[in-house]
Amino acid sequence: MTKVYLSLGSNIGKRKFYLEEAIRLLNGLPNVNVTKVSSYYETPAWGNTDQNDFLNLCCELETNLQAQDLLNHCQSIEKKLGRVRHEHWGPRTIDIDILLFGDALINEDNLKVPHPYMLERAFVMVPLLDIAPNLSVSGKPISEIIKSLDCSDIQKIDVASVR
Ligand code: PH2
Ligand code: MG
Ligand code: MG
Repeated sequence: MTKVYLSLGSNIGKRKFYLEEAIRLLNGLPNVNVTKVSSYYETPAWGNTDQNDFLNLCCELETNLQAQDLLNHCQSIEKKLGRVRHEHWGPRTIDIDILLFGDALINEDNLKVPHPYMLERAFVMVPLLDIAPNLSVSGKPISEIIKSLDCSDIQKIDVASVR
């Protein structure tokens, strides 16, 4: 079994629905068990800032799948939930990114693990800290890494209050 961490985000339409549905579909995959889901966070768009705010979360899962097979499944779920790829870092109904895949180092054209931007993204690190407070990435505790990030605009939300 490999322990895997994913980052999920949505900034079009029924954001909470897309996130919940993505978690349900992930947990329904053969040889995948979703073991933890973080709180939901309202986050300003990072990178391409001229778009709606995101709802973000992280989850942990355990799987026997190979990383490329899990990636294929994640991309199928994105398609099923209406994701259309227009611009890089543009708006999306759902984005499912593999952050960590056990302690694997993967450098393939379509998959880089650890996710190359994860350590600079507060919208990834804050939810990740929820579910993996003792985790280290490349030998650094994420509880330390997060101290150097501006997390002031990453807002934990009561998901019951989101439509
Ligand atoms: N995803 C991106 C680019 N920018 N910003 C936030 N707040 N949340 C995201 O999930 C996100 C982003 C590319 O995948
Ligand atoms: Mg992404
Ligand atoms: Mg992605």
